[in-house]
Amino acid sequence: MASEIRMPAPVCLIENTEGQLVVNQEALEILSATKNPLVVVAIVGLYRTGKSYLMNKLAGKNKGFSLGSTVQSHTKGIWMWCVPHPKKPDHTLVLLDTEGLGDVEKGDNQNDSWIFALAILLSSTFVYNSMGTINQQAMDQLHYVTELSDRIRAKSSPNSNGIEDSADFVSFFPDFVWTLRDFSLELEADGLPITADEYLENSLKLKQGTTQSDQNFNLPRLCIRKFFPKKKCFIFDRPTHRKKLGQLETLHDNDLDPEFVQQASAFCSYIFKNSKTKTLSGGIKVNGPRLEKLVQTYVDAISRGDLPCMENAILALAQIENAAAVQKAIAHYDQQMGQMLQLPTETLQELLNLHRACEKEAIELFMRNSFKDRDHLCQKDLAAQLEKKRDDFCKQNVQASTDRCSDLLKDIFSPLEEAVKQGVYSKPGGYRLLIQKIQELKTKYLQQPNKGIQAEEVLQEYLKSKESVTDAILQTDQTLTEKEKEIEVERVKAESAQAAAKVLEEMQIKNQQLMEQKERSHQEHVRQLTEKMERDRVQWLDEQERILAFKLQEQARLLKEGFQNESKRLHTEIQNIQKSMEKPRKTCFLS
Ligand SMILES: Nc1nc2c(ncn2[C@@H]2O[C@H](COP(=O)(O)OP(=O)(O)O)[C@@H](O)[C@H]2O)c(=O)[nH]1
Ligand SMILES: [Mg+2]
Repeated sequence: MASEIRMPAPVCLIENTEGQLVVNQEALEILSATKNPLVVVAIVGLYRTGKSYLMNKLAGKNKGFSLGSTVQSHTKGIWMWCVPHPKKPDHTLVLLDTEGLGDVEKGDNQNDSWIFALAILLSSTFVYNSMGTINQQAMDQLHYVTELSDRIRAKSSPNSNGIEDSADFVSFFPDFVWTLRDFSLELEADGLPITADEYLENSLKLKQGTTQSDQNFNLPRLCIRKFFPKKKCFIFDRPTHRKKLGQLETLHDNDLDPEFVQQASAFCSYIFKNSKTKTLSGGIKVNGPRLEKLVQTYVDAISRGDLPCMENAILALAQIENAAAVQKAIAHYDQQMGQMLQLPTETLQELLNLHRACEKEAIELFMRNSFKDRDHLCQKDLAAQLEKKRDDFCKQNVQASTDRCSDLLKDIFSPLEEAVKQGVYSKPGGYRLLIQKIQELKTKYLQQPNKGIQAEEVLQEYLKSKESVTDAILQTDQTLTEKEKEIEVERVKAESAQAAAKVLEEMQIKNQQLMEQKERSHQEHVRQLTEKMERDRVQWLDEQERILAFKLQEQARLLKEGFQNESKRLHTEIQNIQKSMEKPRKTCFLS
């Protein structure tokens, strides 16, 4: 693996200043150099609730994200710290800390919502941090989650079958973790001990009733339930005495409450073990350059006044990466051909076979590095470029062979040409001698190796260019009768016609071979594309199955809790998903 940048301290990724969101170039450069797959953990919540301190724990450091005592001096927005993943080799753990959420002094609620939405869009694990128990205040602070469907779009165009856009959120939303700090209650329900996860589930139960206050109670709970398939909860004791809280950065584990140390360590272990690589719809694993692009695309959209859209972001990524995949495939083809091809080749087929092998590898490389290639435009571009390269090689092959043959002819025949010029053959019986000599030199020429595919054609052209000279010698040779001369003229004519026929036949064979190769190239493209489409189909169905299972479970729960209307709405979503799966289920591309 390439050596990754080591970040001694976090940097600001997205600055939130004076109502503007600005991406920090330094952070983007760090991302672009981070080629490992990324596990992205983002934390949000009210300011001064110990978020940064907890994130530092994930980084395995006491200091890093700066703690709250100097809240005013911090740049507001999203801060980033990339560290080597402690448990997954060749993975990078990206910690995103949000700064200034709900900061009353700032009074900029609009951008807080965007920071919240961006944290959701960019992370694979989303940590919501709050103080104390899950009470209505904590829920109210989570109001951002209820606004998400007005902040984020899943698809670029609204679904024609009427599925609410937020129905698609499930497929790309991060895992949800709620961390409860300074939690001082006993975890129990009806007098029995419960787990933190059960506590969270209980807290997400809905209230019967239709008053505004009931709806306010239910809305954030419904949103959390329907957007996040995977939910987890951790409780923490207060880390130390109140008086010492200000110096947490300098305290070691043995100065802290042992309960807290244990809870923090359980939280970190869970994140290290369970947090997934950030993956986009279609199974696209996010690395640094991809996250870089996502950040830019989303912040650009927000700055333009648009809603950040998942699908558009993936398509923007695809456009860049597919173009790069074409370049990579072509470079590989060039490199392989350059290494193995010796011009001129003995036969055209030899060149075509080599082309075929390199082309296959190039297409494979392209397939591995590309995704969502709209209308196969990039693949078509690759095909066109490879075809042109093949034709260029064919031309070069002809030229190399022609040059070699011309040189050989010059070497072999120039002494004869000189002799003819000096009249050596312009004497009685000279014609026969000349024919004999030509035959001899022809044999010598044909015996030379590495002449390539133009050997016959170049020879015939040469002989043809000398016909007038030989004919002149024939006509002046006094040892031959007029009749004999006539016969000889006919013989030469027949011989050259035969040779021309041979050249023509060779040309036809070459054309045939070229046509066959074109067909094979086409088939190779189709074969590899079909395999890729099949892989994508299986992957998509898999994704939908998971979403379906989650929605069915949630629907059953709603029904059990007596929420007919909500359950019905989910039922429609479920039906729509099932419908959208019908055709892909039946369309195996490989059959
Ligand atoms: N009561 C309490 N204070 C904490 C905890 N963790 C950190 N702190 C202290 O709370 C203050 C704010 O912490 P910080 O991590 O900066 O909070 P943030 O604003 O949410 O990022 C600092 O003085 C920390 O030392 C905790 O779990 N409980
Ligand atoms: Mg902080």
